[in-house]
Amino acid sequence: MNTPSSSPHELPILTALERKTLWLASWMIHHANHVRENSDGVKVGGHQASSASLATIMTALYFHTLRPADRVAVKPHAGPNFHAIQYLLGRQTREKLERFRGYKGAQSYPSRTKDTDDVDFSTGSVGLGVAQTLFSSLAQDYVRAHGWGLERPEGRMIALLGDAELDEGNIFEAILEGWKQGLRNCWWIVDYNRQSLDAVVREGLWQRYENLFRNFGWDVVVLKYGALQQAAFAEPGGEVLRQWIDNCPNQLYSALVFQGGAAWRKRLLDEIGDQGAVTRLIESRSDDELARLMNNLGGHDLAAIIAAFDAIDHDRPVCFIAYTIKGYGLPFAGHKDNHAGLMTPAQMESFRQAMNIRPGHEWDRFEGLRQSETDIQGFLDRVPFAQADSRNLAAARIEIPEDLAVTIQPEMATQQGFGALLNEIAREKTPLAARIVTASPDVTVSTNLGPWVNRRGLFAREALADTFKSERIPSTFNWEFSPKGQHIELGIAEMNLFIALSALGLSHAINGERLLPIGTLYDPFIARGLDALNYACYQDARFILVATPSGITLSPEGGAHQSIAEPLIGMAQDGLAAFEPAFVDELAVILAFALDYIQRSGDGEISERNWLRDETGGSVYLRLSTRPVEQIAREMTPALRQAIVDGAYWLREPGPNCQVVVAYSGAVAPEAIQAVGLMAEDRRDVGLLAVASADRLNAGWTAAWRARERGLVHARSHIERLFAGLPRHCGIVSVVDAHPATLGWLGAVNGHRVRPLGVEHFGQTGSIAELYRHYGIDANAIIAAAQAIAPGRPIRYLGAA
Ligand SMILES: Cc1ncc(C[n+]2csc(CCOP(=O)(O)OP(=O)(O)O)c2C)c(N)n1
Ligand SMILES: [Mg+2]
Repeated sequence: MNTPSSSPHELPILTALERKTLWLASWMIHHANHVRENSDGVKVGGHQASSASLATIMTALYFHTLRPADRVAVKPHAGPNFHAIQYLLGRQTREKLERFRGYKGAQSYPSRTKDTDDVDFSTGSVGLGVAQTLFSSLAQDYVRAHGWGLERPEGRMIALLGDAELDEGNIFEAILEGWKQGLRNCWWIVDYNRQSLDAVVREGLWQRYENLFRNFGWDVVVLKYGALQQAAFAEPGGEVLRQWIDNCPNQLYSALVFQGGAAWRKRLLDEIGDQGAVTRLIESRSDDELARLMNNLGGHDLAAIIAAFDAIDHDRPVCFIAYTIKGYGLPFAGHKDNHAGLMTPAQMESFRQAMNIRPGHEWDRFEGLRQSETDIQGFLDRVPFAQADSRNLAAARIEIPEDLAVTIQPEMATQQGFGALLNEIAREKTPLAARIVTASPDVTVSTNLGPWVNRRGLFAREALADTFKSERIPSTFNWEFSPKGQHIELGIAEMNLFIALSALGLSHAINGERLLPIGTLYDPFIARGLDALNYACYQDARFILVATPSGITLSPEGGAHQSIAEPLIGMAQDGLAAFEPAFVDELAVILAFALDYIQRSGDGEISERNWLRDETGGSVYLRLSTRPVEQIAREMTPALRQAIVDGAYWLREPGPNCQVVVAYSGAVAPEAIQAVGLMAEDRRDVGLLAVASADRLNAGWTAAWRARERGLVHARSHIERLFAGLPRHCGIVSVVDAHPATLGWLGAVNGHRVRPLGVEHFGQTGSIAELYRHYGIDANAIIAAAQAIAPGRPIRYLGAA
């Protein structure tokens, strides 16, 4: 994948574009703070310094190295450079730049969903975009190994990362996984400006990075010295200067960069000025020349960067460590306080003059450049990266049958049902079966993906036989790795699972090939990877997350693994529809819905039936359980199917004089059913509401309110319709194996009193019966709550607590 070297006449134009990028990025930030009306009085951060250190590298990448198939995660604070470059390429509007960080303007950090200028991967939460490139390479390999998208060239997945970003642990988890999976076509370019947000980074970190990357099979290219420095080192005395630079502490180098030529001269002469040749080397340069020499680090030498990129003629992963100066080319270059620093209007004014920009022409694309407009435009028109009309690909939807086959046993856990459903899908030679890809962080068997994997095999670029099988040792699992396998076995790192889902779940847009990713993990460990899950949703990756075991119901698994908050996460997480079914026939309906829902990409119109953004689609979270539950023999009618998807249905319709409604979700169904049966003689017309998705029920309710407030007086959500016939005075007892707030809001729908039962503390081990009793979500607790909230004659089956 060698790219042609730049021709010599390219360099002056690239240098001009680098200046232009630096100018536009700085001006965009300045404009947002000092020109545009900003009535909040809040300073619009901008990270001029942070952006500037990558201006040279991004110029080299976007205007020379990249091809349309390449994908880039840009360091969050280099967002201004990105937008400036897109603007120069004619792919970003001036209006968006003028509104940088403003309402509907260009985003602070490049955003797939909110920006309009061809962002490949969103960034913002440091470390995640970096790992996303790695998993995107694996996703690309997966797609191609299955014979899809071969008509398109392979892309390189490239991350531009800050040096302090490497403190984030998820990066190291990803490196380890990448090594296991035979990572290719991945470049990480470290902006080694030796500054973070608060600090100047520790000495010699680059050596640790170098060793680390090499240990995991990466090539490492250190871009330390620019051409000016290399030429100086070749002069008499140059070697002494090189040694001085190598030994100079990061803090001091930064401070001298900030102070400029005279300070460099004094310091250099003080420290190495008595050594003849090197003194002449220093003295032969003016202050300006000396500053330029000392600032001429590898990451600011266009020719050196281009040559280094062009020299890569293989697909091994490469880490470039590029020495840069934070705030390069700007007055606060090198200052340790520069991270969020803004140039003052006076500084901006002299920068404008130095850049040859006339007042009023700040946004002009060709302003201040020596080359003719025709030459530059001609060059821009030929930039390889910009040769594709759109890099945002699409893929056709895979047809999903409404009924997924599954044999329902009299007693079954939802987790078991999930395994059985996937097993049935795996039997068939359908596009659906072919496009599903599963992944699990070392809990494949314990989340019941075993039957699926037995049929569909594990994915690896190179085949690997199951030794137990070839040695004829009996085993339930026949696990062979092959390029056609459909399960990606991950190490125990939930962050990696989510970033892998994020990458697989963008395959339609990145590779033009649809995947239907399903990831399984233990419910409590959603919290471990939560930021990565949020990140995946933020960039609109599409996947199904299946979490088992969950709640205190996982009792034999032990107290440490009990989850409480996850249903609330499911409700609150944007872009994720959460379900917690109790019965396997519900799960079959939900899984069919989910497989379709993750493929939708409508324009965001709200459905007037349930007031949910169903056309837009999103990802799905299924909270399942390992508890065997007696199943209900019933026919799945279209109405029931729809109600399940909308979030709830009456398992027992309340009568006109209803005194109590029990609303439950998930594995506590038997307790709710039992409690309703036991209180039926003492409370009239008791209703039993089965909630399959507190999330969708709640979202529809708030959306219907919003619609009414906008004047759509007839807007009714699903829960409002379900509760329409309830008498005012009845009480609601809600119960869920999770935080009680999950269903507690039901009382607000029609102003009913509600007693929400659930779990607020955790950690006790025991049997399900013992724990339900201990935490107060058993039938007796439901009856006690009913008695308290719906007073009347004593409920005779209420036992002593
Ligand atoms: C997960 C996360 N934590 C904290 C931050 C706030 N933050 C933004 S950039 C940054 C560090 C900047 O250092 P570096 O990565 O070296 O970038 P530079 O600006 O020097 O290029 C921090 C802590 C964040 N964006 N994400
Ligand atoms: Mg840094």
